[in-house]
Amino acid sequence: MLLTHATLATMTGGYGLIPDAAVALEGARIAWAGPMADLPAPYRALPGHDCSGRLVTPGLIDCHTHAVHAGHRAVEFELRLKGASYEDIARAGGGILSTVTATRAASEDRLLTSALPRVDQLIAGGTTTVEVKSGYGLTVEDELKMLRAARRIADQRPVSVRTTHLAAHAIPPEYKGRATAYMAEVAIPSLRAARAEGLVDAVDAFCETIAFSTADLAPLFAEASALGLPVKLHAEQLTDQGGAAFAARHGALSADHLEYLSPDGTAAMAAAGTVAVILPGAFYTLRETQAPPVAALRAAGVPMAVATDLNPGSSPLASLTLAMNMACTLFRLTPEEALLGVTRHAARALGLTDRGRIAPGLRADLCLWDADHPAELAYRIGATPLHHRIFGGRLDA
Ligand code: DI6
Ligand code: FE
Repeated sequence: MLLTHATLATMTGGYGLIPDAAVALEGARIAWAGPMADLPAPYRALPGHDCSGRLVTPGLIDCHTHAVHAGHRAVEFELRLKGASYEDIARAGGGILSTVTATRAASEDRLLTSALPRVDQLIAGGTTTVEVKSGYGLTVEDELKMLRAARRIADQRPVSVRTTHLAAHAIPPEYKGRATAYMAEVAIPSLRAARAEGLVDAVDAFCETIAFSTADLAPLFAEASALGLPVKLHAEQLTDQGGAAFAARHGALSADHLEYLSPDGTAAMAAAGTVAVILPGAFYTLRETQAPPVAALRAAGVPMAVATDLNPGSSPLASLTLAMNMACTLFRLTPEEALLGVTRHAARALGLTDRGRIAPGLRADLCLWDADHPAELAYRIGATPLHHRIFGGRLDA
């Protein structure tokens, strides 16, 4: 296929804009991209699709979701509006643990079918790669069940799925006060089993006063390294626990949330090349007041990704373009940083080098937008100006 007359945002450099551009696709890969006038003769005969000046970007990458889970937490939303805090609810056994109860009771098939409408919303917004975490099972079998359901999304829908093991998300009631035992008896064994079954691309954890300390997590990250798996961390979301620096010391792909990130944490991330994943949906939902230190991250040269954090508690958000808008308005990212955050830098946060930009040899995952400037994607509030999506070289029906 040949796309013609596109306004191309290649996302190499900044936007990497090329007006009146062409993109040649061969199978699932990009063969050539550049100005129409330079199109090599062999590609001119390919079946064409005239973009009529529309913006074409890489397919969007949602690098942080909890899209597989059972039930919802609308009642908790009501409780928070009556004055309870997220931490109060978690300490009272609600919050994440109420989703754990529902997820344990659901079959793998049920988890899959309930995730699909959420994934469909992401796809309708231009997502071509989605990361999905476990973390609401908290037993070996229930964590595996979540990861199997997540992997099966890719059989049902035109989207790439990357799975992340997050057994260290919360301490289940049966291990209350026994984080070390939970690590040894559930988190590490479920990771080994998931690895043996080929169900896991990365290892994540929730480092927080209401979850795990860096000391609790050290054996898990050591196991990840022994298994050859990259790590990530929910760090500094509600308090500063030194999580980002701990993750960076383990060569983490990303540290995520980061509202309470310290200057030391920022420096450690910069030195390790760890991506900062910015999650404005959770900040917005929990009405947090401290924004992540975006200016310091920018000054230190830490790449920033933006994701939905799609989950039933702190971020029931299934739109990456709305996450981009929030990242700009709430956190002062530029629209260019926000778009880099859902393309190039999101790919890096997942350890993927074959996508996130438009360049020869990369996957032919593209979005054609009813827009003519890339800043429009972050500028509109809650719009989905997707015209067409191309996944692995195929135009969506
Ligand atoms: N931080 C989050 O924002 C999600 N997990 C986490 O560690 C929230 C998960 C939930 O509330 O269900
Ligand atoms: Fe999360």
